[in-house]
Amino acid sequence: MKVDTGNLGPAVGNAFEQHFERPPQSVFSAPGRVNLIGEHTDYNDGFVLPAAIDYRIWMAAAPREDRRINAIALNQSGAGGEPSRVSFRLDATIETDAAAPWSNYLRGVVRELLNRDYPLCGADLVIAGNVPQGAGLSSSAALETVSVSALTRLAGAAIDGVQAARVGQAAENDFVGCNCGIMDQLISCLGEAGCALLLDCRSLQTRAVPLPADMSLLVVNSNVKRGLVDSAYNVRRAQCEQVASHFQVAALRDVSLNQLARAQNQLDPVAYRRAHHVITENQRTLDAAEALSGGDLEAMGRLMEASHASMRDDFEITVPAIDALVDIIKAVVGTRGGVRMTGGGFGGCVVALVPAALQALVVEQVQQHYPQVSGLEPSIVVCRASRGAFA
Ligand code: GAF
Repeated sequence: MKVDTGNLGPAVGNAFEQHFERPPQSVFSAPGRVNLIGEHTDYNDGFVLPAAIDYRIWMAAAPREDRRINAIALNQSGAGGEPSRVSFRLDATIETDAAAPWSNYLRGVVRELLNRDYPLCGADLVIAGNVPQGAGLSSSAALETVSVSALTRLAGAAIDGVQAARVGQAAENDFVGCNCGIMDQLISCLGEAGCALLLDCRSLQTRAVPLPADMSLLVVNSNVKRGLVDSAYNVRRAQCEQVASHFQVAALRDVSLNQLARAQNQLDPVAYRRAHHVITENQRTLDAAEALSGGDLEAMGRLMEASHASMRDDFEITVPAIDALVDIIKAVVGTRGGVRMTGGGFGGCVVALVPAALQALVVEQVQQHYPQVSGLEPSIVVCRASRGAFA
């Protein structure tokens, strides 16, 4: 996949001038993310280890005298093939827009900011980005984060990265209708250049874990069409919550592997496996942060391998094409790095941490073998860990 990693800020600024016949006051941006390990642990109050990536969404913005939001999305086509445009008032009831679904992330953020009494002003906005969409790299969290950033800064409202992430997550949970955790919004807000962040999704504390300079961060999109992702995601979340309530605790974070083993006979076997994934994944994530910090890439590779197996066998969110992709990359990288599915699952992407010297060979092998086993073309991006919008 040839995606422009360049700065789209100037282009978005120019488009703003063209559409609104005045310069923007500022251009804001927020990154997508890739998760190295810690999958479906965030909404169980657990640990995750994502990095913000150098694929972002930009928003050129200027305040308006009236209380209207006018937004144009350059990457989305609207009437007559023109960029999609929406317009709504801050003081009217904010409703979802089926004709411009991209705008629901913006609308949801506006509603959540107003619900929390942030003082907002009207705004003209032009949006464009290069986060691959529908690939599991959190283009939606990037759009939520850049919306929070632009709208609060235009209005001079103080907000920090953690609060901004909570607003983005609430927009997604309560307005868009996906019951996601807080990982994607938190890393889009707080990511650090060159680092993954170990996030404690209960305390919302973060620890930067530098990525080795001689390793490449590869993201390979399987291009498997993802169906029913949101409903399958919400089912997984409900299964985890059922097990937590069996133990009468707030979240699976509070259940040990021993406790789970002792309760195995009382639990539905599927629920048991779901919880087994989450509890073991939390420990793998903590161990991975240690392995990366200590430069132990062999251990990191083993943890990523175990994470993938757990997502495949216990959490059942991988698909055969993704498993094949992981095997192809694993065969090249061996013990010198790691590879696993990343994101919510049921398709989407694989993340690989590979020695820079092996990057070209990995790309070549994926391009050669993946179409044969899956009938699909892979899309490959090389990412650099980058800075969040509130970092
Ligand atoms: C999606 C969700 F948005 C995240 O909150 C997280 O649960 C992830 O799936 C799975 O780890 O990206």
